[in-house]
Amino acid sequence: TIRSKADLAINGASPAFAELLHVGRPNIGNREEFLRRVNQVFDNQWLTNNGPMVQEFERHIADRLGVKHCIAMCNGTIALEIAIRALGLQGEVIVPSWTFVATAHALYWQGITPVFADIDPVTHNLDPSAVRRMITPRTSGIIGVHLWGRAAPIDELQAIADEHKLKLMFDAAHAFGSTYKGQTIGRFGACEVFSFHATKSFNTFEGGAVVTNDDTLAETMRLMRNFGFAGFDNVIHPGTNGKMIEICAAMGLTNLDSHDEVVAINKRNHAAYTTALANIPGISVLPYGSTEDNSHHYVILEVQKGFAATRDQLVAALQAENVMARKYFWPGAHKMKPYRDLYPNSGLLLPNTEQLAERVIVLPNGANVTDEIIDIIRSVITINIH
Ligand code: T4K
Repeated sequence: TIRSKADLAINGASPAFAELLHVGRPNIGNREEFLRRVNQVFDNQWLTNNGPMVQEFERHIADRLGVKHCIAMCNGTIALEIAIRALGLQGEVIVPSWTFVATAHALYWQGITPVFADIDPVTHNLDPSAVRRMITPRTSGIIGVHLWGRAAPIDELQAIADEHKLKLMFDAAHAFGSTYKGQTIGRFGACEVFSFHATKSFNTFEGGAVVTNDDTLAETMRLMRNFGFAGFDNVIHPGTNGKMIEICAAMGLTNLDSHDEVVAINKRNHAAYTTALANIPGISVLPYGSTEDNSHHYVILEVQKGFAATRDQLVAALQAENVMARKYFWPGAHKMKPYRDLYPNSGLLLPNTEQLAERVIVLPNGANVTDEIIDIIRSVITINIH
């Protein structure tokens, strides 16, 4: 038990947890079911290239999200790149800096300049008025990110896109199972891109998908995913290799069955964290509200001025206890080396992003997290004040 500063590992005591408690521990569904499917893959003698597991997986995802097309891919980043290319984005594209760097990389990798717009400090999502300010004659599109699974301001972004004749798509890497105004994420913009990476609430080991209701776009992305092949020997489009493999689809089909349980556990833990940390000055847990669905996978702590330690001191204290808290997405994509030079005056353009980047801590969630663990984390945070 942690009762005083002397009990903290950062002051020399032994860590509160013998094993590392990670953010992003994978959710693994029914192993027997998964292994049964793996055997089926071997029996089929079909390991990749649009196999039966991938086709079944795509049908399940499309049905679940209520969209016409799901194009499964090897990961979320390639899915973003393919969607960006299929939409014909070029020149400049407006994105938040407050996101995983892959959102920006997917553009830059293709010779497109990511233009970072500031966020709303309450929701952590793009601020539509900031987006408007970043539009130039070179702007071809906007990529909204549903950060932490909370929907971006979709209607406002769509209105801006319509007004300026820009393409709009979404990075929905965090938003599997989320809703916007009661509608499942996946149906908005020209297309939406999911990541099914191991660390996501729903995973296929590595994986991703683009979902869309646009038949032509879907067809183009299917071609691009497989070198542009339309049947044997017939290449009709430039393409790459973005295919999901059968084992990943087997994992996805298995994990789909338990995703509702995962969300229920995350939600419960999120509420327990919120209650446990409620009365600590300078500490707040980002709420997701009760009107929209959210996987509650990300427990986001904000460390404000009223707290006695800095965010970095608190992260160090937690990590010393083997709670591997993370600073996602510090320092903001715009401050990472490839993008720094684009933003010499970033403090003026991205004040909310820069403030938030100094405040956020992501805490572990998922089936490994119990009330007891949350209580110990509370102790570390509370003791740190004195
Ligand atoms: N857009 C957004 C908004 C995203 O968040 C992401 C990915 C993407 C696009 C791109 O999608 P993908 O191309 O990745 O499909 C991790 C993930 O690798 C990345 O998928 C994710 N976002 C990002 C938020 O987190 P890192 O560099 O933080 O990974 P790493 O290795 O530090 O792992 C995170 C934590 O998870 C660690 O503390 C350890 C734990 N972990 C990890 C793995 C892989 C496990 O416990 N078990 C595991 O198997 O990027």
